[in-house]
Amino acid sequence: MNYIIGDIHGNFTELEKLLTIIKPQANDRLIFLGDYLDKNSGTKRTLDLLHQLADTHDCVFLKGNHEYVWEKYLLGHELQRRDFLLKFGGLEMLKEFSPEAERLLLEDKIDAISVFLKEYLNLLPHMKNYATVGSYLALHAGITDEQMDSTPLVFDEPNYFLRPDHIPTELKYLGQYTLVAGHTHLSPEPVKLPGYINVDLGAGFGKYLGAFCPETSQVIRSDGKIFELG
Ligand SMILES: [Mn+2]
Repeated sequence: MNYIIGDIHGNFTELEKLLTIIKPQANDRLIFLGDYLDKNSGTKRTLDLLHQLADTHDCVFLKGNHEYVWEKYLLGHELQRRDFLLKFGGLEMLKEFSPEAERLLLEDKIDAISVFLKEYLNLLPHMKNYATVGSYLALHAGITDEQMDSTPLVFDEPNYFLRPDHIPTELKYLGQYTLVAGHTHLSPEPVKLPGYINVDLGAGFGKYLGAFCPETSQVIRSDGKIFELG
């Protein structure tokens, strides 16, 4: 089975609950939609668990906008990216690593922050932009009108940030693929449109984590509720 898992945002509790329900087998594949940290305070445990899972299972880590921004900031030294981190939970996340988090971020102490986030930075080079499973294309946010017929799919900054109102959600990519995305928390229940399925069930906001299984057309929620999308 394949499981396409939504935005975790450091919500270790919901990740653990979801995995307890799914009970992934050795030959199952776990595709994570990105945004592994920021907003919640369970980043260390989340990263440890993801590394552990990568050792025992076929895991695909997709890149979210938070990965995109941390990479630009820490590896690309684009200091103007700090505003995003301050605004969208990066500082809250860093506080788990250091009581000096605020000063370190405001003074752009990139080397010190990189030491804290070493495990995360180790994952970044292995992250992919998208993955296909049958007639589904898993990605963090979305693609534009112009990209609907373009292959291969080449990602640019907006692809990590697009909201559903800027994604052609009624159409299928290349006429055959339904997007499976996170990034925008629309509802505590999955949203299904002809060309777009949203499984961000709000783990970043203290709500749920969701996993879409293409083989069963079900979304499994971290509280045990199952949604049939078939
Ligand atoms: Mn996102």
